[in-house]
Amino acid sequence: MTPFTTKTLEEALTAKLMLNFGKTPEEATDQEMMKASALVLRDVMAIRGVETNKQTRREQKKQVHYLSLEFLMGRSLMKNAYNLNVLPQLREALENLGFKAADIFELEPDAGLGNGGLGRLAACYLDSMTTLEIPATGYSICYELGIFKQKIVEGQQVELPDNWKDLGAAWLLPKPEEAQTVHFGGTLREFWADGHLHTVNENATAVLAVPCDMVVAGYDTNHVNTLRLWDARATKPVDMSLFSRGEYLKAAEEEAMAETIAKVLYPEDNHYEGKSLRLKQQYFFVSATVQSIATKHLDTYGTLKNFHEKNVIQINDTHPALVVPELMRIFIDEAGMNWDEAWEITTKSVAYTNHTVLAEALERWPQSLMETLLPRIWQIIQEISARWQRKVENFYHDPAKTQNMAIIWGGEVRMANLCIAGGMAVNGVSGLHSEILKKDVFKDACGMEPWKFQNVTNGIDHRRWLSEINPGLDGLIRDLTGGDDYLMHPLTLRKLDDYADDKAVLERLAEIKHQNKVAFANHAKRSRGVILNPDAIFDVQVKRLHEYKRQLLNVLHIIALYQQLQDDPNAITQPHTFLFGAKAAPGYAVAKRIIQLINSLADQIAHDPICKDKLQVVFLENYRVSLAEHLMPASEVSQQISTAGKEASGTGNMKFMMNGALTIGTLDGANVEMHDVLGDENMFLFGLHADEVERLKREGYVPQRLYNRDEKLRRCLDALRAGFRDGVRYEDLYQRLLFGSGGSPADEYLLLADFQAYCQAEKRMVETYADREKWNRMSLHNIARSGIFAADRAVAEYADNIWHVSHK
Ligand code: 26Q
Repeated sequence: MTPFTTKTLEEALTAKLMLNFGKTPEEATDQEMMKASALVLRDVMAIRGVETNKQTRREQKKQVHYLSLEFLMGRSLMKNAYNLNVLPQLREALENLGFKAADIFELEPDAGLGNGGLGRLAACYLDSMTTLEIPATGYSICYELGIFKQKIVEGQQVELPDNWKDLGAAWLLPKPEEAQTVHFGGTLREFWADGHLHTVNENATAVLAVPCDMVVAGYDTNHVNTLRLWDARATKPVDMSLFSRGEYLKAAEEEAMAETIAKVLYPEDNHYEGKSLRLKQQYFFVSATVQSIATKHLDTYGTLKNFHEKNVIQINDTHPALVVPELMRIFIDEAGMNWDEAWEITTKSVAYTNHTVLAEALERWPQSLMETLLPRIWQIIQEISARWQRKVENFYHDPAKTQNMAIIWGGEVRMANLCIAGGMAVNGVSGLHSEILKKDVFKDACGMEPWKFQNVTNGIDHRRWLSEINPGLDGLIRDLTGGDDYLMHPLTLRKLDDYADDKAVLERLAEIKHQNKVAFANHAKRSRGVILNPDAIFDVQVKRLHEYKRQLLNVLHIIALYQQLQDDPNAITQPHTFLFGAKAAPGYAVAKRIIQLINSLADQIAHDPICKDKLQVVFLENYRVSLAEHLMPASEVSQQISTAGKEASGTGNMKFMMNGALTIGTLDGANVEMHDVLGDENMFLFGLHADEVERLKREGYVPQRLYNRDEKLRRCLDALRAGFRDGVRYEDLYQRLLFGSGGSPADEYLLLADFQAYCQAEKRMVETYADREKWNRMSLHNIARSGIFAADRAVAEYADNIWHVSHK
């Protein structure tokens, strides 16, 4: 199974350097060595990929197509070496050739083709689908610029372009021979022939979609899958002097379109932006993907009539929702099927995962934009909408429900309803979230077609997020469970529970955590000049910045602690370091102010001698996958404090748990399921429950009353308002909490309502931390019970209950 020994790897690397750069190892730079390493592993995987594809075709296996506008892959070198079982050999070969392996790995840019949770989930699932030997392909856009690089300048976020492809393209395999043409705009002409109506789109703007494939290796298998990233190119040659006037303008237009479509990832997370370029991106990638799948299917089976038996298309939120009308277009316009037949096949092929209940994140596209940009797709959507509406009317005879379930309403196309109508399954991403979908957001649809609604609780790639990044803990687990069984069977981690009273084990666990903290402190010092005290509690909140995630609640508590320390310099005995990492969407002003506030507070505390060796706040710039990989193993406290009912699942919570951090959290998203396996005694739960949040809002929530009544809270908010030593005032955030602003109600996410409960949870946590043995035992239980949050489990559920494909 192992494709290389250290020796053969050295030879392959040396040959690659010579072939690609004309250099010997002595002459090559670290960058060149990084690329050569990627190319050597890519070659092995590409060869295996050919075999996997042959087998899938020969055995006529059903295939999974995972469509997502985001795949947050992060780095691949270490991961691929790990999966190919050559990581130790690669390390050794690099050292033998005169390089520092760790430096080579650290040099690789993150493939940041995603914003956060949804994109990282797609990346973890790709790993599991491959490891479980499911024939699967991921599809997305080959963005030239991934998620922006964040710099903090004078406490504020500045966005810089992320040119990841310079080095990152080493993993990509362009396949120009499999390019597809995607059409925009134009006019429709209808005519009768052979007894039925035909539609053709004339004078459309054509853009060429060229696949750039990223090969994905599974763990402990020769099975290889592909992430197909579409790049946009102009279809016409660059020399336009030869064209007539009309052709000249068309060619210029096509070139402009091709240049912009794959330029940049939209940096909004959990927020819908109705920009026409975004719709172009969505259709570009959907159309290229569906054509590519249909072409291959035809090639194998000679017909599209059995499409649904051999393919399933999973769509990651509504962003690829246009697969529904695009499949219809291909079945009807290109394969000559009638509507009913095409609809039957489409609705048996597509499944939709919802990732949010936030109203501002639900996609609703203006019909006028659809109409001009995608005239044929718009026609098909209208027909789907009309037929769906008749079905709803016949079922409910209730105008309110007709309106609620409508696909086209008020001049807009509602993508979630399109997905529900056009798919065979709809799933939420945690137990609580799926219940909210069924009982609230999609209640009426669920009343009509209850069989479509399912739950698949998210999971993470535990090989990456535990074994690969935390070798100390991996070693302990192997020793205690008798081998590496847990890598393929994550529930094996449960065996750790047996050591809850083994003092030697608990001490070893503590020692591993301490070493990881030291390692992270060194990394932080080297890479950003931040000085961390490894003896302080590492209390961490890392995730996108959004008001519902309540980073501001964390800040309010730290202000309270700081004030306590001013009243009594002995109030804190255990050093406590609060670490934050978060990118804010560039247009989300409030989120950016919260980042600035964290930095103001960090600065205040850093300059107050009272806080020395007691209290520290650090904002980690440019939080991303590779930084998370350094941070997770060193974390002790995981902040998962969203307003109950708002976080669909969370996946960071699972990464912390697996690495032995204890959670301070609300009963929200997957925290609920963490609590189910951990019990009250192994996490620090606090705050209102989802139903209480709803009731409080219904009955009228007045945060000012809390402000007036609660002295500690009032003092905190007043300090926030006045600001800190850098002279920046936060009157705006104060106003937003107490009176509302910009159309948002006062304290929309109930920070004030949960403030006291949160302070008490933090207090319980600090008291527990003082009892080292108890803490270590809790940490052990967290690791032991994290197995159900492995992506392998989640992917197996998709395979069994939605895709109906077999797996290892
Ligand atoms: C939509 C339209 C236009 C522009 C951008 C968008 C857009 C982009 C990204 C909307 C939403 C997103 C990302 C959402 C997301 O990451 N959701 C998270 O998904 C995770 C995986 O299921 C969950 O764990 C998180 O709870 C959820 O917030």
